[in-house]
This record gives sequence, C-alpha cells and structure tokens, in this order.
Amino acid sequence: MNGAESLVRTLIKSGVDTCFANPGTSEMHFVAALDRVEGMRCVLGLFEGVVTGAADGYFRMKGTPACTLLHLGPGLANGLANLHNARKASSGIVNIVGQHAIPHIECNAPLTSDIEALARPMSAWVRTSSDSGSVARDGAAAVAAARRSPPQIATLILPADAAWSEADGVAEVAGASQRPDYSPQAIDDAAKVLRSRDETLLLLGGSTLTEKGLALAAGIAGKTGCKVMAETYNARMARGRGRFFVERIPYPIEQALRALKTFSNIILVEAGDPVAFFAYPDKPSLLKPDDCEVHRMTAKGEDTMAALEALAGAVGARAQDAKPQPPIQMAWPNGALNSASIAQAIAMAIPENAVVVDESISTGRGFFPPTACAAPHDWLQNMGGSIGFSTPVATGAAVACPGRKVICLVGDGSAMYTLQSLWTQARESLDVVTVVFSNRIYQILRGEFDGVGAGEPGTKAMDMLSLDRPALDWVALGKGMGVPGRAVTTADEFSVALAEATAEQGPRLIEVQM
Ligand SMILES: Cc1ncc(C[n+]2csc(CCOP(=O)(O)OP(=O)(O)O)c2C)c(N)n1
Repeated sequence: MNGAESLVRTLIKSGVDTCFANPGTSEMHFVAALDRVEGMRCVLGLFEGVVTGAADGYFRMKGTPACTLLHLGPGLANGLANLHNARKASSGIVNIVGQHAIPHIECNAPLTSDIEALARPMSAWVRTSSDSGSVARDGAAAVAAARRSPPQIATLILPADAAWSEADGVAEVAGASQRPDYSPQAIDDAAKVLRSRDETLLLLGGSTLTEKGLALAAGIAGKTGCKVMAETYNARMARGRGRFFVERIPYPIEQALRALKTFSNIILVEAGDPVAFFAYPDKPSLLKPDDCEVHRMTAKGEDTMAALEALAGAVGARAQDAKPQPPIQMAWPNGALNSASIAQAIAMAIPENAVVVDESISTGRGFFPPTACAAPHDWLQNMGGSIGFSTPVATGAAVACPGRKVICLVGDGSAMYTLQSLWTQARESLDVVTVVFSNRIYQILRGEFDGVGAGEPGTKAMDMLSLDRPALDWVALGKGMGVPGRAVTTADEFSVALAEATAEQGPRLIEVQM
C-alpha cells in the first residue's frame, strides 16, 4: 500500500466517503488509489470553486465532512473563495491538496508555490505530510480537525513522493470531539433579561435554526413577549408550514437600523453581533441602538439546543405558549414577472422536504415572508458574501441528500462565477432546479453605488455594472453542459416551468428574463 492508498483507506474508515475533485499530475496516485479502494464516491468539478462549494453544501446537509482533491497552490487558490464562504458557514471540510515530490520543490518548477501560506487564511488546520509513513496519521488528524465543534476546514498537503512511496497502513481517527457545554450563568442572565419585560430581541444563528430550535424560541417568545429574529444570512434554516417563521435582520442598513431601534436588549443565541455588511459614509457599523445591551447566551460550537431548552425551562415556556402564526395566502401568480410574483410561484412550487439554496441577491430580497407557508424545507444562504456560492452548494447538497429536491435561486451575475456546476449536476444526474434571475445587470451594485455616495454613474461606471453586450443565453449555456432548460418572461410561464421542473427528475434550468 502506498501513501495515497493509506490516506484513501483512512478517510473511508473515518466516514469521509465523498470526494469532490479536480486533480492534476501530482494527485495521480490519489486518483489511482480511488480506483483500487471501494467506498469513496468521487465527483468531478470542472473548476475548484465548484469543488469547494460542493463540499460546503454537502456538509451543511449531511453534517459530516466530505473531502476535496485540489491541484497544488493554484488549484487550492481557485477554490479559496468558496472555502471562505464555507468557513463562515462553519462547515467541516477535509482538503487534500497535492504538492510536488519533496526533492522537486527546490527546483522551482512552474507550479511551485507556498501552498501552506495559501491554505492558512481559510483553514483552521494545515499540515504537509513529511513522508509516506505519516500520511495516514496526518489524514486521521485532518478528519478529527474538520469534525471539531464548531466544525472546521482542515487542509492536508500531500507531496507526490509521500503519495507514491510505501506506507505502513491505515490510521484510526480519534472519536468526535466533545461539544463544549453552555454557560448556565449566561442562561440565568438571559432569563433575567426576558423576565424584565424590556423590549428584547432573541437573535438566533447557526445550529439554533432547526425545527426544534425554532419551536423552543417560539415558546419563549409566546411566554415572555420577546421578539425573535435570525441573522441576515444563515447557513441552514428550517422553514415552511408548521414551523415558526422568523424574520431576518434586513440587509439594507437603514432597514436594519429601523428593525432594531426599539430594542433595549439583544440576546445572542449562537448569532454574531448585528453589524452592517459594509461601511457607508456617515452610517454606523453597529446596527444596535447605542443604549441597547447585547448579551451573549451561546457561541458557535456550544450545545445551543440544550441551552435553549434550559432557557425555556428558566422562563417557564412550553410548546403551547407559541402564538399562532398569521396565515399567508398562497396562489399561483399570473401577469408580470416581478419579485412578488416570482416569490409566490416559488412558495407554491417548493416540494415537501426540498432544499432551497438562495443567492437571488436583489431579486430575492423579499422572498422570505411569502415563502413562509410553503411545504416544509431547508433554506441555505451565503455566509461569506463571496458570490458564486449557490450553484456549487446546491450540487453538494444534492449529492448529500438523494431524494430531496434542490432548488437553486441565483442572480445571473452570481451564476456566471461557478456555472460549471451545471455540468457536474448533469453528469451525476442530480435533482437540482436552477432558477437564474436574468436581469443582465449587477443590480445590487447599482444600489450600492448610490448607498456609498459615489454620485451618478457615468458610461464607464455603468459598463462595470451591466451584463448586456452580449446578453447571456442561459438556456444555451445549460444545454451546453447537459442541463435542459427554458426561458420564461411572464409569471404564468414561470409557474408552469417551475411546477414541471420540480416534478421531473434530474437537473433543470429556468432562465427568468426580467
Ligand atoms: C467574489 C465576489 N466578487 C464580487 C463581488 C461583488 N458583488 C456583490 S453582488 C454582485 C453582483 C450580483 O449580481 P447578480 O447575481 O446578477 O444579482 P443582482 O445584483 O442583479 O440582483 C457583485 C459583483 C462579491 N460579492 N464577491
């Protein structure tokens, strides 16, 4: 057994059985080992941003890490933006990055670079295997690091000679690390704040946004009169009929300031401090009012569900304290395509247990409330703000969850970053419906131009924001990668296209021409 095979066997033994890959020469022994060893599902991505984003989507849905296979420094560098998004989403990933054989590194061949330096900013754990005898042990350490609480990105750099030389065997991965508990003092403090009846916001983030966590929050809100909200962006939120609907802090800074201005207390349940996405001249970075006190109840990695249960107990909240939610009218829309009619069609079309991956940017800003009563589903968002996250994450989510329909809502600008995902979806017959909002402009940036006070955009500035000349033909792009699609121009056409695409098996694309 060589080093590469000892690594593949160690990964599989530890439960890492899915590899999103884009290999090169230095990774050929790893690729050969995938052939020899049973048990690793291998999924090729045609750009490393697809590979790393897919690993993020896989983790979000499965809760266990996949591995990636990346080609030296440039391969890793191509995947960094979606590793950034994955890191912000607290997704566990094991990256295997090839390296030249150790004696070859000093020759400064074309692909030589400082891979560890490239890996470090997006990885909590980085190691280069020194020889073939250490590879299995290093692989086991990488898996253990990825599985920590909160989960992390671990990057193992595998020199080609460590991969091709003789190894000792397979290594054992240490058991999953214990979750840090929560602070009982923080629960007491939060309960005291809630009992005071001051205007209080329970701000939820991370792993609190499961059906159970939301139900606990609904009971606490019903009992104490506090308001519950979620962060602006969330890695995964349980939503739909029968689940407690929480609004999110709005993205536009004026709206966010307005939404938070009445609170004298904010209790953070795994959420971050409410901060603006960007700085704007003469506007604050912190969204809370000056005299509002922020109380951290739990941090990432702590046992938030147990903490919420303890808080419910401390304030005497039970499930039946949850207030009934106002009903939301649902009907297939007709007439013109606009944000409201698009949201209505999506609410009607979401199938039971679907996964919605949302990178709909400005088109989708109002999608949340109208889809609250759709069939039960999970809603995944971009945690790191680096666009091009959704089509890979949808791909990885579909690999993780066969049997669940994945709906990817994406702006045309964002979709162009990682459109190669469509090819992987076609090759793997993944059940993903990609809805591209084709407004042929970076619409959000047109608003930001005003928001930062940059004046009136001239011809050159508008050229940097518009996607016309030539217009992108999404149906043709999808077809070229094996994904059938159609373009729609009215709400009626969109409704029919979405209903059909969600009822069929396999990848589909809908170009919403706005
Ligand atoms: C990697 C990266 N590059 C650039 C940006 C800046 N950016 C933010 S939104 C956006 C355009 C999004 O366009 P689109 O998906 O079409 O949505 P729309 O604005 O039209 O709603 C860009 C370029 C970014 N966030 N991340």
